[in-house]
Amino acid sequence: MTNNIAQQKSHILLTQAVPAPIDEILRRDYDVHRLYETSEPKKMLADIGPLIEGVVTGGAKGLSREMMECLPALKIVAISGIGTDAVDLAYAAKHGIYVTTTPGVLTDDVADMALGLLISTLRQMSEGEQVVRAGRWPQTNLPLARKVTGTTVGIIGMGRVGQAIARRVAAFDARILYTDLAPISSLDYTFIADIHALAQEVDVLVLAASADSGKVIISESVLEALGPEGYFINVARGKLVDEAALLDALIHKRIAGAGLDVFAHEPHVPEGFFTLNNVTLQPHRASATVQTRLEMGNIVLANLAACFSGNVPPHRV
Ligand code: 8YV
Repeated sequence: MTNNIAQQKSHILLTQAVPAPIDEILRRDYDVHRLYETSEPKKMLADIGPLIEGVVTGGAKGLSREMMECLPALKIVAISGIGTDAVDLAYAAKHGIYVTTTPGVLTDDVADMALGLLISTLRQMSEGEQVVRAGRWPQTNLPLARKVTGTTVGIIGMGRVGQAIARRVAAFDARILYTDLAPISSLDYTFIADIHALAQEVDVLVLAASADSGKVIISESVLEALGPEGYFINVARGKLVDEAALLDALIHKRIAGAGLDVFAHEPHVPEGFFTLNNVTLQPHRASATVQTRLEMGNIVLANLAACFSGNVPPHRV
């Protein structure tokens, strides 16, 4: 005999869309509420907030304390990403709420994006593309670009992503320097503790650090140290950069160029960037491939499933 009493599904809240196959499983197993589809998020939280036991969110979006306070039954914040900087971890810990991430699976994509930005920026590929698309090739004499092979690259943050970037630029015969909280004994690359000294020494500075401290790392003085021949690449977080100082340095050619996947107040990008031809701009797409987003989604599902079956989620922080 079948049991006619349907088992009560847990209510979960999605702050952003997930790939269709992941969404399908979420709908099968949970009662799904979509914050990103409502024009009245506050009203939605007031209406369904007390029911919500799980939140699925992105690394950049996270979950603010203000929102967590509207979710008294919350058990898990499942981040589809690796950054925990946009979640109030102290609040979560105090209230026994699991916070989980999707480590490992997006490392390659983020490193690939760093390389793409690096090559595009040094070789002025954005400007070249605009010239072709606008039909201006016959009238245009683009300045010569910067050679990529053989550059000196400085990596800030030598975690999984930083190391994957190092392996990739090594294939371009780069000299690799890095900084982190301390030297990593398993790595052969040169460690430089002081970020200004690092910036001064390199042609390309790549930011791959976590943003948990919330502090600005790339200040006006770091950009000064990078200098007019230096390039800056960011695949970490925009809030780690003094964005106004970066824009000013680019406008006045105090640095040579920048490749940016992330911004301080996404999705807002200061308009000053739009007309610069020494930048490559991306809308935070480093992990946005079908393959990786599915892997991330599967880890999110595993974390939720563990939590709602009374186990410790495998990727809690
Ligand atoms: C994603 C990220 O863009 O992992 C992170 O912390 O910021 C990115 O990989 C984001 O999490 C989208 O869900």
